[in-house]
Amino acid sequence: MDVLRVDDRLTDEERLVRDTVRAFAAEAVAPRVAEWFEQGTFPVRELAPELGKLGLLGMHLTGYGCAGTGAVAYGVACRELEAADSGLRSFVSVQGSLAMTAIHRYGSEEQKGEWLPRMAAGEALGCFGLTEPDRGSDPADMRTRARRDGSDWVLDGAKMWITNGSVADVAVVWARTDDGIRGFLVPKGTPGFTAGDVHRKMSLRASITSELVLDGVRVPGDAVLPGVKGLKGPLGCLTEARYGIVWGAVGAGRACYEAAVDYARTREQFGRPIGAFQLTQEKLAWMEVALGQAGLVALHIGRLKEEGGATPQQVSFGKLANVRAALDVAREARTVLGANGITLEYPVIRHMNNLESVLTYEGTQEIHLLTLGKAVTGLDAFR
Ligand code: TGC
Ligand code: FAD
Repeated sequence: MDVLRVDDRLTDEERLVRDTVRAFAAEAVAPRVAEWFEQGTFPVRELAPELGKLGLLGMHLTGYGCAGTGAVAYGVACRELEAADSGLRSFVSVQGSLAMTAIHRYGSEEQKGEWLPRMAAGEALGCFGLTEPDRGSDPADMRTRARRDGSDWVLDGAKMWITNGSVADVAVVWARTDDGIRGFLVPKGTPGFTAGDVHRKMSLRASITSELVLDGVRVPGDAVLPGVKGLKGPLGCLTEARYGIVWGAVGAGRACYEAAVDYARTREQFGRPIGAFQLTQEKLAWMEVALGQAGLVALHIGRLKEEGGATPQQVSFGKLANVRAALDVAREARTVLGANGITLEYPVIRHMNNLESVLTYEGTQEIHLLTLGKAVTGLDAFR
């Protein structure tokens, strides 16, 4: 497998990251994740310090206890985490690429010093509240408001589908002010701030997803992130998290592909392994092609990032192409496993269901199509 040998292009340091994260995921997560998925739980307080020790939280950031690795090393880590489960990569993305990145990029020195070292260590957890119950793809039209009251800010509104929401020690909440959209740090336990979990999900079950309610939440004047005003603040963080998904999707697809190849080699029908039938080989060959291409796209965008920055449009390209490819691989792999493909005894349907969320969050497939459409025509078709 991996006919193109894309990983031969990694540096020694990047390969070390790959092997370390792969070993951690294989030992600490893979044997237990089907059970978490079935029960709809994620042992976040147990895993976060371990992920912190490995330097995976805010891995691409510098200072404040963060590892400061290159973009490709971070991407490779996301790939290996998501090969175990998209929920695991989601946790790391939200902690590092969203909550910590917002504080690192836009926070005051006091805010950085207070939160980042503990978040990098996995001792404090963060979440990122942008989406609202009635405003998902169009956050510019958000309803959550923050108004000045003396030297304080008072927040009212609701955020929906927030990963880590109920367990987070600090929520990065984006709200409309008289001065445009601003980010606020709202610590857990602030009066008027509550979080309740979303239940009955059939996707990302090994991940905590919550609704945040802000009812007259009073925070001090220095709770605002001073370094940014406007939607470019949260969107800048999204570009970081979307980049992690470009790689993560390759990991989820690879796990499905490997399960399909293993199964095809050993499962016999009509007196032969099903992998000996041309129709099965065609499925596996297309999976190989799709994942080889996705791996190259991830590596290319990662190197662009390291050479001075990938554009949001390039990251949209990668998120759109690679999640679509991984979902197609997962669906095809499921058919190879026949009836066994629908059970949690194999990883395929878990990944397949997870990828439905990955297709939707961090900008839906349609949002990234429209982003590329705008890039090639110069015409905005969002509104
Ligand atoms: P638009 O007028 O295009 O842009 C407003 C300002 O933002 C800048 N900008 C970006 N900056 C950085 N990165 C990007 N990707 C950016 N896209 C735009 C832009 O230059 C402008 O700056 P300025 O200085 O001129 O003010 O904004 P719009 O209202 O037309 O919206 C564009 C659109 C639709 C693409 C945007 O709203 C969008 O991306 N919508 C999708 C929302 C989304 O992705 N939500 C995700 C929530 S978080 C999440 O899902 C976490 S899942 C958990 C996990 O990651 O595992
Ligand atoms: P909508 O925006 O209502 O879209 C519904 C459909 O309409 C989609 O197919 C969409 O593509 C389509 N559509 C919308 N506008 C257009 C258009 N102009 N043209 C064509 N089609 C259009 N958000 C956070 O802020 N933080 C988180 O931590 C977070 N974690 C999440 C975890 C999970 C498991 C999930 C499922 C979601 C999470 N989200 C989070 C929310 C996620 O970002 C949103 O679900 C996503 O942005 C889409 O918003 P929506 O669900 O409201 O769909």
